[in-house]
Amino acid sequence: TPQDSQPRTVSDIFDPSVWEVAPGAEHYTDITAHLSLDGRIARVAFNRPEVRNAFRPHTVDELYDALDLARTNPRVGVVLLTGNGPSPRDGGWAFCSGGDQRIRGRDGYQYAAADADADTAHTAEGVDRARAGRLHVLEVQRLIRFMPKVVIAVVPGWAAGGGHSLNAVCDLTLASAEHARFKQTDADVGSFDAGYGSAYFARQVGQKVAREIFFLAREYDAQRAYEIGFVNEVVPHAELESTAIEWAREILGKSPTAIRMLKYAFNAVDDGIVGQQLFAGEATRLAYGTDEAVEGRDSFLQKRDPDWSPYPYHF
Ligand code: S0N
Repeated sequence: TPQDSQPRTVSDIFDPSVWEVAPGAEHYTDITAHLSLDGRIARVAFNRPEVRNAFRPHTVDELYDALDLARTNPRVGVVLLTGNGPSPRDGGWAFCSGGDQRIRGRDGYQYAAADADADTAHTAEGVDRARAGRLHVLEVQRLIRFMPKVVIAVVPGWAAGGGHSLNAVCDLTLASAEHARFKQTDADVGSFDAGYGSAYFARQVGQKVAREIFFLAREYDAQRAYEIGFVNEVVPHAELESTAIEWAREILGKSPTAIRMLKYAFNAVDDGIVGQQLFAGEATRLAYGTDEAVEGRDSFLQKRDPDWSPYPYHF
């Protein structure tokens, strides 16, 4: 059976009986990617628990790949983004602790030769200059933001720095009652996410609270994050993933078109013309399905005047 081929050690709260490895995910080193057995839910997880699931450039490449496969898979309706754990070193749990500070260079997260080896510290030698300094976790943020599917952050432990930003950009958040912790360390480490991680996050929690979170870099537990408004539900740790699947199944019971239009409607007000473009693209796709649009196309192809008479001016 599919589940017999699954590693049993993905995460302590991962249930191997409900997932199979996603096609193309076998070679990932820094993340894991699974599909539910019916193929409708994708589970993508950071898999560097020994460094609180910090991401290096290679991690971000894999993350982008896995999320894009989920985006383009027509059966997948909901994506769970999470972190595997606990750390074999100290038992600590994490969603993601942001950029790997060991390989951060003067111009960003560098593609050192050592990046190919998960636990080797930064070396300036072997840097691919064309890729150096590319803060491509922002591309992942945009992928999450712009994909017409619901992405749920399933937070089993620390969400810090760029990990906190990824949580901010997900559509919904479920957090472990016992282990989830949130902290925006950007100002501690001389880094700043000036886009979705801060400005959009302030839309979620309000300006004063967002400024407190960034300027003081304090720690917030799941209950406090729920009260502030950036966690949807606080869940007992052992039930975190099963609850995420329940939420996903509930969403999968809804109209895909309605969910897509709603996500883009929620985004549009903060995303400017790009937000309008995405919403409008979906509207155009719907319009193409009407007899009226078909008449426009056919009249052109048949070199005749279009007959719009069957189509009223709705009011
Ligand atoms: C997460 C914290 C609070 C957990 O503390 P705790 O539980 O006490 O564990 P530690 O003992 O600190 O950690 C366990 C081991 O893991 C290593 N480690 C943890 N985090 C990282 C990390 N980010 N990079 C490398 N290693 C990490 C620890 O070092 C320790 O290993 P040993 O025992 O060997 O020392 C705490 O760990 C913490 O504060 N971590 C750092 C959080 C942080 O500051 N992250 C970076 C923030 N900046 C970004 O993420 C920028 C990201 C980015 O690329 C970006 C750029 C432009 C625009 C936007 C973004 C964006 O934000 O997305």
